[in-house]
Amino acid sequence: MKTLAVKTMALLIASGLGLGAGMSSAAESLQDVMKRRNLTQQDLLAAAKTYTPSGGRDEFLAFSSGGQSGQVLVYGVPSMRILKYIGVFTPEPWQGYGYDEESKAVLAQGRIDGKDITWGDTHHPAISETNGEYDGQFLFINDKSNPRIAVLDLRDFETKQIVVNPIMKSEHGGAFVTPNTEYIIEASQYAAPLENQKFYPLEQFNEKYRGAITYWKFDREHGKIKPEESFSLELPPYSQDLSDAGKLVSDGWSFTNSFCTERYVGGIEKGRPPYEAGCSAKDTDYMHVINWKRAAEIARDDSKIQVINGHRVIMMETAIKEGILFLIPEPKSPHGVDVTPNGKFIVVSGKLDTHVSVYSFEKIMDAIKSGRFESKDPYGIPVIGMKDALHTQVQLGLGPLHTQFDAKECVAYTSLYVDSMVAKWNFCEGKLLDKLAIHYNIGHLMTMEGDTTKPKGKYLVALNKLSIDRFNPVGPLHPQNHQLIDISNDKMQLLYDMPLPLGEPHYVVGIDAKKLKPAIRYKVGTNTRTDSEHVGKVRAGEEKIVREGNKVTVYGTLIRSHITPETIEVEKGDEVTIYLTNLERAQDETHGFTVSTYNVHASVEPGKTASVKFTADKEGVYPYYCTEFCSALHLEMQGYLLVSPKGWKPEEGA
Ligand code: K7E
Ligand code: RUQ
Ligand code: CUA
Repeated sequence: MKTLAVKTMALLIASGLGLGAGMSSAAESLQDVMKRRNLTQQDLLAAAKTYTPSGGRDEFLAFSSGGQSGQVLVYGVPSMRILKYIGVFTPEPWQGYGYDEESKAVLAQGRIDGKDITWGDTHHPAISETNGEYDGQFLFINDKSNPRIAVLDLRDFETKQIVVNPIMKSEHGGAFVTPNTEYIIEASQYAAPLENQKFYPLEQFNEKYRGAITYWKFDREHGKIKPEESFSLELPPYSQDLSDAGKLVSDGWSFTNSFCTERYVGGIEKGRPPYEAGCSAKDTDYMHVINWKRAAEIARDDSKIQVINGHRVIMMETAIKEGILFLIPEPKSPHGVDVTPNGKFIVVSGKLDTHVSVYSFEKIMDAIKSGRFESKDPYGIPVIGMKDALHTQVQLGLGPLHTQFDAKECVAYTSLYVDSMVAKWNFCEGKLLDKLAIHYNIGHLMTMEGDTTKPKGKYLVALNKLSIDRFNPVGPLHPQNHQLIDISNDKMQLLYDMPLPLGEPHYVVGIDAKKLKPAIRYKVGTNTRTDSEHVGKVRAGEEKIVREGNKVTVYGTLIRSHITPETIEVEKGDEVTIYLTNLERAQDETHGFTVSTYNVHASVEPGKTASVKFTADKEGVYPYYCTEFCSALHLEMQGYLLVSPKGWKPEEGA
């Protein structure tokens, strides 16, 4: 190849074929572009590793928490192209999420104390697993502010269910799945009374405030959490934090961090030091070690549980007696707790400690089996000695937070928040291997399938809290910075910066794209939020308008380039329901539907039946139309809602 290129070049020169000025762009060389765009050899190498030619696909898909947006984002790796926003806890108009009746019913499941909560603080997405590996079927995500878990089906990337935690007031230790997605784990964050809407003064914090961990039973066949088969454990009023489920040898156990085991309550007005000082007075906090398999059996026994707010709770006393709850000291103010792919070790990072602490599951089990405990906590929970459980501690740098794993044995990556670095290290031998500066203040990091029993390695994405000067300025609120890093070699290489403009992502999970098999159309007449036949389903030619008293029900269809019916005549005050079935079979032929000024919108993908509902409470003429540019006659895809005064009749002979 090389000689050929040289020969061609020589020929060109020899024949005197110089490039005319006007032709320069047509034959622009790599060197020209490098010069014009000020790129180095290193930049070109990075570009070649991420650039995905037009029409090309990504090897991995990443599901990112949308943070304060309450949504989930999907992007490709290594191209870092954003593919989709998925409405989860927050209305999302493009998908009609919160503007059609079917999705409103999903959002309504997330009502708390009878009130709509239309935002969420999403933190940790989790992909469903089979034998500890991602199976690409479902995605779960938590809401820290309003303790809820959402279930997304990865066949159509839609939110199907929201469950409200019945005993928590905030949570952070979710969503994490057990190795066969038997349960979805959700641990509380800030302690509060477990009984709903119960007031106790802060003076009773130690006695009446509690933490908890919930194990939500997942019914894979129906793709739904079953609240009636779910249960919780009562925990001390420490601030429980991140969690992880054991895998392989440690399957059946789960691990949850905590901070502020000082049980400090603030009150500067009462002359007490602020929370952050009071909460980091001690040198250690506690990791909670829970036998969830045994807990699940106990939870089925009515005599061993208490029902709180209609939910089955194993109280601490029972958990201690049954030997399913233990504590281990960990360096103060820990954050991430991550089980290694082989299930043998649990990696804990303390924000205020420069080390990561690697706990040995074998040693923990030894201590439990031989009853070797160092002490008890104030609630009588046995505490395993730190030395009795530690495998090793490794000094990595300032502010270690979260850990992910590589396909290479024993290799882990830990985010260093304060240092703004990623540390690559070996958890078996306990040694640091490499460090890379990121920009800036990394929270979580993600390697491909990096929290499973079989991580895929290849890429790491640093999820950075601050972008400061990395992008063109867009005002005081900056996007976050997802930085793509190549981890296939000994030295990590920074490849690309992607601004993430929808909220603070916290955690992201990346899955081999081949494991996802999303549908391109629905069976005609599907209610996609319940995966059942829609009551409003109609075939072509069977469209109709049904009137019962003041209730008007429209059974309509959408197909290029026609909305049937073309007119809907109602009287002021009528209750209008419009069912719409998209009769298309072609890929990507979505039609949208809206009615002027009635605040409704549906996105109707091929085969879907969706509905909008409103009271026609104002007279007038309201065009309705398709909101997706679906064909050359898209603009003609319209009709009229005519709202006449009550009792109005057409004039004779008119
Ligand atoms: Cu570290 Cu919510 Cu996982 Cu944010 S948490 S970073
Ligand atoms: S119309 S193609 Cu408003 Cu230009 Cu959309
Ligand atoms: Cu259908 Cu535009």
